[in-house]
Amino acid sequence: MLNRCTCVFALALATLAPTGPLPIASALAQDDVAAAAPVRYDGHKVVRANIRNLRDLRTMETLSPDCWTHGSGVGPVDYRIPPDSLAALDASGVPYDVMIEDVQALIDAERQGGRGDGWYDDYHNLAEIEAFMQSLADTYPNLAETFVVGNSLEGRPIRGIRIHNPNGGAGNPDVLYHGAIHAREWITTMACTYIMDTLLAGYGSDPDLTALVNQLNFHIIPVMNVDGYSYTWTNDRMWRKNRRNNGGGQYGVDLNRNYSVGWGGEGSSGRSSSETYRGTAPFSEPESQVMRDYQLALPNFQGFIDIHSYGQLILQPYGYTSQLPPDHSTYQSIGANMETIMESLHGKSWTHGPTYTTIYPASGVTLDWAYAEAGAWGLSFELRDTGQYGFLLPASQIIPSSEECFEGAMVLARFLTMQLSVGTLTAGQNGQFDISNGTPNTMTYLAYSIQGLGSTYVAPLNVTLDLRSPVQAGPGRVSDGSGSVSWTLPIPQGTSGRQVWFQGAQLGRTTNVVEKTIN
Ligand code: 0X9
Ligand code: ZN
Repeated sequence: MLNRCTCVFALALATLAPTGPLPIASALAQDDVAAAAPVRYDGHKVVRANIRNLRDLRTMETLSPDCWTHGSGVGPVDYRIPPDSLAALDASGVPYDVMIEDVQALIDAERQGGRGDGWYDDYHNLAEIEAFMQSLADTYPNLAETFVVGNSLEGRPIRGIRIHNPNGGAGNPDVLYHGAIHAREWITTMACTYIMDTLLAGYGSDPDLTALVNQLNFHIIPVMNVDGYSYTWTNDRMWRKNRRNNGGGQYGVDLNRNYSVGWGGEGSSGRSSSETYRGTAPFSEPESQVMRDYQLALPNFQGFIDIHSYGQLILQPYGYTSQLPPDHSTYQSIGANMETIMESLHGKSWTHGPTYTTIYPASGVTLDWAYAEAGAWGLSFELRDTGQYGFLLPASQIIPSSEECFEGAMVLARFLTMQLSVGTLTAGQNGQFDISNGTPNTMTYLAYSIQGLGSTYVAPLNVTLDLRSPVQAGPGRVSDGSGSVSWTLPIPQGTSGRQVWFQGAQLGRTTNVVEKTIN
């Protein structure tokens, strides 16, 4: 296996970095104060090289200090090229297209900000992200609280927000999303704040989101690699790894190569200068250790998405091997559903599939661990874009990109909750009603309303239906061993054109609401 992205200038860059762990006070102060001389990228281009053979690969590794897409084998790979290497690139004969003319120009535009005062008008540093989470928790005290996963290498708390129903959500499946395991992937942090914001604002007003929060506990960690993220704001916008001092002037372990499943294999590097350096052992890093322990301590861990950028990809297990996981066909259907909804929002193209073949081999990655060791459905997103701006996605795309991420994330959430689907309804014919993912072997009910949405407490089931004046449709039925129930029910004559709202329920659980117009 070939390792890419030999960081030949890492030594030069590292001399700009403070040596050793910072005292916590000064580390935190740095969140708001740029270093005296942040790394500059004047005249640096990002090129998409067409790698045809080992020679091309070696050429690019020599010319580029920083690979932006860690591909393997032949095909297109994005590299940042410093200005003094451009002539050598042209002389090398490796075919390429320029994706970004001047990296510093994009960094300057990003730092200028000023698009507006809204939260999503600009990117935000760690202190601002933490304040945003705290203000959400303060605004929705019955639905959310912040928590600390654990501390980073430099002693920063890794913070997240938990979102649950007003009863605390005990026993519900736990779903975890995290962003910025790679420090420079700023859009992923904003997308995480959008997910928490949207879920909380939608609770009680959007029946679909209400049903999800009622049935799931969300754990959202917008910045997993806090030291690296902080460093991208103060010292080097293009930092990827954590801030481990590897010795010899080399810094950083790729936290997404530091997990135990497949650790040390293909698509990771044993060289401490590499952008995909795996560390000295599985879980050698405090950030991956505390994330592991947090996930293992969840009472009912079922869903996980590690949010990255860029590439517009939906990645499934495995990253470390070309073998397909035992649940491949289920993953394919989850991935296809994500792809459909993410494409439908803004017309961007998305691709889903196993990590190994869809992006490239990558071992010791989070999603393989979440799936193979923690027993959750594990996936990873690569958010916008496909290389026009790469990691420097303009702030004007924060909202659309976050919307795509949110809808994709909700596909996994819906997969883990009790869902009602209703077939076409025609007056005088039978209609088909299916509930999936309920509690197995449990009495299950179907309700409808012709008055629309509302809030109706049903004491015997201890649930609040999101329907106004609901009526029971058909008989209660006991779900099968996998939690499914179906009804085939006659739709009365003369109801054509009427609007009807349906919802399923079990003891303590409700489905989404389905709205239908009868043909
Ligand atoms: O190389 C990576 O770690 C990810 N790509 S990135 O450009 N964001 O660095 C892809 C790895 C896929 N697997 C997981 N995310 N777990
Ligand atoms: Zn990444």
